[in-house]
Amino acid sequence: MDNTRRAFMKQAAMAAATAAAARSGSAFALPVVDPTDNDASSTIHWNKAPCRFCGTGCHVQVGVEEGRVVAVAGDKHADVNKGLLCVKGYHVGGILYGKDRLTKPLLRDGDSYKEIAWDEAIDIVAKRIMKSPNTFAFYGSGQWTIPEGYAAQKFMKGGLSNNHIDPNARLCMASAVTGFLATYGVDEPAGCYADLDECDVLITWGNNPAEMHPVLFSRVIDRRSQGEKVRLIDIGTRRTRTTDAANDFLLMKPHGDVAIALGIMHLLIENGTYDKKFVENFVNFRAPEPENPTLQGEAISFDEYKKRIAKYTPEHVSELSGLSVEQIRMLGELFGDPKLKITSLWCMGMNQHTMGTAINSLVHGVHFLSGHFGKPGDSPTSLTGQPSACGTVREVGTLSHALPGGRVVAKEEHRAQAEEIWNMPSGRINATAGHHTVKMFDQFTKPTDEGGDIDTLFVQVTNPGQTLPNLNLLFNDKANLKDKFLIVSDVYPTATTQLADLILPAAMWVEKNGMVGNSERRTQQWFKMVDPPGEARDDCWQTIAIAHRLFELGHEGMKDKDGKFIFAVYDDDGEEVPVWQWKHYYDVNVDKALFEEYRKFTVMKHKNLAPYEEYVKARGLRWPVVQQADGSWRETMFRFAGFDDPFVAEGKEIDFYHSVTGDGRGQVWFHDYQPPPEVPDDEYPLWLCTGRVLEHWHSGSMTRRVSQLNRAMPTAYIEVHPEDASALNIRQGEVVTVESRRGTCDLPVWINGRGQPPKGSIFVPFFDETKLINNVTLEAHDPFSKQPDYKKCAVRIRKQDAEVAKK
Ligand code: MGD
Ligand code: SF4
Ligand code: MOS
Repeated sequence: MDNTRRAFMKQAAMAAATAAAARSGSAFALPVVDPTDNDASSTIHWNKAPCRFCGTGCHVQVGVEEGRVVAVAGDKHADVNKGLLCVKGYHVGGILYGKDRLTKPLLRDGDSYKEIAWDEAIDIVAKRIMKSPNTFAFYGSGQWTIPEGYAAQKFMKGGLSNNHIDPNARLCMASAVTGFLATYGVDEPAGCYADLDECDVLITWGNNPAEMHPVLFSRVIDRRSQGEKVRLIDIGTRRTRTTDAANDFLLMKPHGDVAIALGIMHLLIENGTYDKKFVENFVNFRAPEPENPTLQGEAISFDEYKKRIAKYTPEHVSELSGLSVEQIRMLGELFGDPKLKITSLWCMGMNQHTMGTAINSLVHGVHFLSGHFGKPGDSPTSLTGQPSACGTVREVGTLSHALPGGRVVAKEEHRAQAEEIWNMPSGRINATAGHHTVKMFDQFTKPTDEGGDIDTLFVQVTNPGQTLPNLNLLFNDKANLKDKFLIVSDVYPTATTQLADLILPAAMWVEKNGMVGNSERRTQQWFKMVDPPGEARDDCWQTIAIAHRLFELGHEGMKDKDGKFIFAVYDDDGEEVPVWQWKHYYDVNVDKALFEEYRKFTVMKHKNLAPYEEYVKARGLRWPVVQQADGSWRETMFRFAGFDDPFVAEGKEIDFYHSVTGDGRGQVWFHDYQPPPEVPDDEYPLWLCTGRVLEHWHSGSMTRRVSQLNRAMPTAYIEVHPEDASALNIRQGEVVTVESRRGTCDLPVWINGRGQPPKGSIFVPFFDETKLINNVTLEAHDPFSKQPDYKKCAVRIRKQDAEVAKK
């Protein structure tokens, strides 16, 4: 056996063992002792923070001793995780202490970099923007804290009158957003994690929470160990750790979810088991306009809807989706049973989809039509990938078309509201949406004389050089374009910093103050606990310092109506604090100042947030948070439901108070099934699906520096079905080339590995910067959300020639 193969097989065994360990105790999460039970003589100081990683939003207790994070424990006072953590959360402290943390601003100098002072770095950025403010773009993140995202948003849209700001969450949550807007008229889930404690049936729609949201998943599995019955139905394109726990596994073809949802609706109508009361009182029917479809679509009658859904018979749906007729009927019967409580869960499988908006709307529609909505445990629940894709991206609106508080740049009234809160002259905000992510990078990597209209790009808290789709089209060309300037703020060297012209060292997680918002509308807060290494500094400070340098250079946009700096922060005596100077940044709580300003926006679409100090006390609060008669602040668990949501009209059971039809009703959508953008053929006969693994966070830049996590899962791989492997004559551990029309990637083969794709499909995780699978993936995206489809494209496997393979 050659060395790479032997090493890989050892690693594969290790990965299996760690995943098993990670599932002992509680099913998928590690229980831990509560440090607050410790004796008072301990020299470790403990404080609360949300975990740095996923959208679950677990709380940890962080133990600090002599200026270092020395311990992390699950927080038993946190409602989200009740003391549990997954293997990533348990090791979150380690991400601060990788040996190669960035500690100095670095300016490109030929093929290498030279250290420069922060003043010079800020000056370089400000002068490039000053020279050409409209060709500047800001690429941010669902891992931005709320104040960081709010500052970036205000800087761009209010300061520079430039809407070219978009986040990585475009790659992640955009279709969930458009699905909610099309259905409820307002973004984000109605239910919350408590649905998982109440449901009788949990359906995962192309979702693997056992690995990606382990603590949430354990909430369901633990109910079973206490003797409760929860039926888990896993609809997916590959067997995963979630499948292991499922009662039923329904193997669907890629894109089959659209047909399945239509098939369930068809059966509800045909069997007469749809919820007549719900339909009569709470919904309208809608479909895309035949020419130029929009997110609003057009009204159709219930009769028209019935006519259109008629063709999605179980037989037809079976053909499109790969499910058997019996399996489709089983789903139809489940939803037709009003006594059951059914929760649907989904994440990237439905969002990274060229019909992402459609499938999100259709699954909401299945719940509406069947009346499985608005009761605890009966809920369509979209999960979020990142810790603040909801809080920072969706609520603060750091998208190219949006403003905070559910406002959009296209509406004059909305721009005026933002200009008023920001005390800016009327007309400051540009009415035209900026570039969404794919377009932004397409323009940045296109030569200026060929129309590439972005020449300076600032990237914060994201690693697009590894995680954008089709890197050869959207990123790699930057290398040859001398007039394009890439600024990257990160904590470690990454695939993105490799092409950067200026690298800014960032403070991370508990090295700074922060606030984030998780999947269940829960806003969370923490305080800085340790100093960042070297000269690493907060992202929010970077934005404010650049803005202030522009102010000094005379950029009019950096002033408000009264000529004051747009990020002026005052102390208790009303004196302005020079927060753009690092030594003064923590003289006041800048997060609090920005958050209190941002709060004014949140009441506009009933996403009310409480004052900052309430979040200091709590382990997060779910919005809308409203003040009670006794002065206390009350969170909301179940939105649009009369028994819990304070904004539901008096006496109403369900009220979609942002309904696009203005009548308090939600929309049940009809969308015809359309095939995926690229399907396997003779030349590229296999489906490729990509995603995450339990041990690693996204591009692996943080988790690969934690030795326990990295040893557990040291390399990306390609999962192949045994029959495909033998047909291709490839063996376990052998390195092969995965090839699409766009690029290639070399990976070791894992047969019967952690996940098991069906014949004709392969799976590759994207965490490994040495094996960039996004050279292979496709940039095709949903027409409304602009979110690309990372879950399916056509590839082939090429065996490497014998000589190469031996090396
Ligand atoms: P991350 O690894 O989370 O990936 O893609 P990215 O956002 O690009 O990148 C975060 C970066 O921020 C890291 O480099 C980390 O080192 C750095 N960092 C950490 N803390 C801080 C901080 O406080 N400040 C600064 N400045 N930097 C910090 C995620 C994206 O990937 C997403 S959200 C999805 S859903 C997509 N999923 C996906 C997929 O399913 N398949 C494939 N093939 N590609 C995908 N790409 C997308
Ligand atoms: Fe952190 Fe997510 Fe794991 Fe919770 S489930 S500990 S938030 S990575
Ligand atoms: Mo992406 S929002 O982290 O799954």
